[in-house]
Amino acid sequence: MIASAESHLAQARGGDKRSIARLLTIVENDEPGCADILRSLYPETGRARVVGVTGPPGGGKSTLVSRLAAHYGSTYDRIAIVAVDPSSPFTGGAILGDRIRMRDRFLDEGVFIRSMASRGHAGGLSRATMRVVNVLDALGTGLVIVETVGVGQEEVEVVRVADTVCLVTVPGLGDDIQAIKAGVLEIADVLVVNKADKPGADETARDLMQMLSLGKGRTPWKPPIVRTSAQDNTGIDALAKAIDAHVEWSTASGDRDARRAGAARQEVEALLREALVKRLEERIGQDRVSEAVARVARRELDPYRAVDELLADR
Ligand SMILES: Nc1nc2c(ncn2[C@@H]2O[C@H](COP(=O)(O)OP(=O)(O)OP(=O)(O)O)[C@@H](O)[C@H]2O)c(=O)[nH]1
Ligand SMILES: [Mg+2]
Repeated sequence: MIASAESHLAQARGGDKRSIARLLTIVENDEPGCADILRSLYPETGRARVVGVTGPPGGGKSTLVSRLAAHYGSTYDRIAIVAVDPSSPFTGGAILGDRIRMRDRFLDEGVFIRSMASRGHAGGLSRATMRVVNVLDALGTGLVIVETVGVGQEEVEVVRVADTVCLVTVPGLGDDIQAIKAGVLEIADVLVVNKADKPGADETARDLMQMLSLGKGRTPWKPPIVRTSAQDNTGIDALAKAIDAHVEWSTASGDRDARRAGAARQEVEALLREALVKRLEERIGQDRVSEAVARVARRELDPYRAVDELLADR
């Protein structure tokens, strides 16, 4: 193992936050040492409870997550929040605000906060998030909460690392509620109507109920709808109860294991693909590839035959 990774690992196990941060950067960006770190830590993963919180921008996810962390503070020795920053330039201002708000709140409360960029991860955002969660898990974090803006397919993929997915909506979305990606609703285990201090929470809950009744439902679990005001700190107990109930159900029913098996399969297959491609490229050699490309460009060869020829006898 790379010496620096090894020393960070030793210190991180002792709870040193700077070393933890460094380890997380290495695995987030798949830097040298990443595979060694994960190899070394993997046997200790699988213990943390992972809760995903997703929903439209500005819905109060970060505020809610901080309330949840405070609520669970007496249950877990170590809690971590992984916030996947929205990359949209329109929410650029909120990114910094988010971090500052969260830092202010947690600086002295033993909650570890990690912000992740939402772009630029070689193997994809959800795999990078999974690696970050695994490291936190192995280092004895009992609860990892992953916050991500539920706007696109990639964000949906991110919350798949979670054992329990909470979808946060707010009153007054009206018809916009239809804009919530069906894919997000499908993977939601708990539905939250946050900002319930504002008018219209009942209508929103009703709309959600209706949308749910239209869906097929992947499992017998019926996602409960919980009203919260993260601002006023109300409904947090009910939300935690709903999350706990889901954990209990998914553990007993085997759904949690099935999800984790699905995630394991995805990671193994992704690594396998990467390794196969690398091996083949090494065997074929860049020169032969370049030569084939040139012949295709000159129309001497069609691209299908080019691939057949490159793979022949490999
Ligand atoms: N009225 C009201 N405002 C809230 C509530 N929860 C959060 N807010 C406010 O809503 C704004 C957005 O809150 P955040 O917690 O940053 O929302 P977010 O979903 O994390 O936002 P992004 O991460 O930028 O998508 C802030 O001004 C919060 O103070 C609530 O329950 N009621
Ligand atoms: Mg936020």
